[in-house]
Amino acid sequence: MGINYSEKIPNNVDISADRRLQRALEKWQPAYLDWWAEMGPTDFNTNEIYLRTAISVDRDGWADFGHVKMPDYRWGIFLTPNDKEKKIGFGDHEGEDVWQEVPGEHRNNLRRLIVTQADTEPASVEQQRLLGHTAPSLYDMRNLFQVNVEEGRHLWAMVYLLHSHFGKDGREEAEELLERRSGNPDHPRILSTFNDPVEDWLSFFCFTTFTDRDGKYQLLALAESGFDPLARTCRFMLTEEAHHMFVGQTGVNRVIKRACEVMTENPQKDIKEYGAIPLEIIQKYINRWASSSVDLFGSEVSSNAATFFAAGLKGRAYEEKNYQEHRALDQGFTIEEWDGNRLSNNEVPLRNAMNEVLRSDYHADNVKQTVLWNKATASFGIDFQFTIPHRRFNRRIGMYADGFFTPEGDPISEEEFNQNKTKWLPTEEDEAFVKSLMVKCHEPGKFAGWIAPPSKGINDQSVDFDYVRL
Ligand code: BYC
Ligand code: FE
Ligand code: FE
Repeated sequence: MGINYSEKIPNNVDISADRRLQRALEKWQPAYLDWWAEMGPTDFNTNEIYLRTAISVDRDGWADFGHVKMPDYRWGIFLTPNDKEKKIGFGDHEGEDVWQEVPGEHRNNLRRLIVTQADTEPASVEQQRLLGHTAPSLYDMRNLFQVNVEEGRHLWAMVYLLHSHFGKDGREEAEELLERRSGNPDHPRILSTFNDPVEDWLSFFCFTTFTDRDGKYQLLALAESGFDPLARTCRFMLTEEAHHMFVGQTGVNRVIKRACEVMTENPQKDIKEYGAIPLEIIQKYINRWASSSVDLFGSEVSSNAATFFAAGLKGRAYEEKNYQEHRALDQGFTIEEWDGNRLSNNEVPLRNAMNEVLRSDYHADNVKQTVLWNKATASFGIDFQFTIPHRRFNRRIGMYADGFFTPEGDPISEEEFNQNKTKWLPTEEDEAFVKSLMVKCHEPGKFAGWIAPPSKGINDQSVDFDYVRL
């Protein structure tokens, strides 16, 4: 299914057939470009970057690569093709036809879900806006910008839904999405992690590993939606998401590899003196970003989540493949409840635990991630195992936010937590050290000393290809 690139806004949904919608989107477009100029990557908007652009929504061969300037990137609206026979796969409406229009009684909830999803996309671009200046290579710089333009496109995907299905308030929400600012105390982005600074590349790689993976799971849940335009949009966003997590997990892996190389060359020495990042510091960054991203699944017990599921708005990841029963009625889910003093098992109705169900899948996927990283240390004969902190560790959202827990999940006193914090989470000194290594390396094929080169380039190009023309 091809994409129409002859229009001002590339799309495969025939927006020219709806003049009002087309006009509204064409009015939003310059506001978006102004936002990009002000809040997007600084200073590299006149350089040509080797970027992929979607040219079709087919699973194979959907992207085309070429050098483009970021502001000329063809941000557009691409939905996975319509399946006429599709039925709602879960909740009270299981088996009924999916909706092409927003059902009146679910309008507010749907709008809220779409706005929350949408808000994270520009937020991440804002968080990463200064990183181009300290890119450890042109290869990495290109990957950063690829992620940035695609998060911009994800915003377009959600704005299309707001404009085409929510009338005046949808258009107002679309404007608001360009007005909130990551980290701004008066007008912040909606969700917690998206207001945290991402000021160094180790944080960027952890963000794209753990926070983009939250994106993957939330999109999987929304791709099940009975509101078909949302489901189809999210399906296509998922194809783009895979690369973001690739950037993160291979990025962290290369930092680990470099640390191991320097450790091997300089046994018994502090590798900081050789400009590499100690494994213990990498683990602390993992602890920070994994715990922060776990908060993005919301409260353990949530009536919102129950409503979203019952109404058929948001399902579980791989609802059809992974579950036999799709109504989730008369079933329970055991939560390890924290009452402020102790943990006890408490069974709650499954629908109310949907946030926790999705968080469990997410956590298991994170744990799988460490296998690759631990292979890297093992291949150097270094005895160091990376771990994902327990879901109770360092929480700001949900019932565990009231307590203090070790990375293994054991309850401890506030005092004990504070005494050990420097072992578990990056200290100011760690941050200052990591930042001190962030100096640009802008020669094709060269890499900063704290990170190993990738095993291969992008789209079969060589590692020393001119990914960014400076
Ligand atoms: N921070 O009933 P609860 C991505 C709020 S990432 C701040 O538990 P619910 C990407 C909550 O909104 C994927 N506030 O919440 C990645 C509610 O507020 P109100 C983004 C939070 O609704 C990288 C109140 O607390 N997509 O795509 O069950 C780069 C009660 O909580 C937080 C989505 O999130 C938090 N962490 O669940 C680029 C999908 N957690 O209504 C992009 C859409 C909760 O009382 N969103 N609250 O004012 C959702 O499905 C749900 O909104 C949530 C929250 C799962 C986030
Ligand atoms: Fe995204
Ligand atoms: Fe992403």
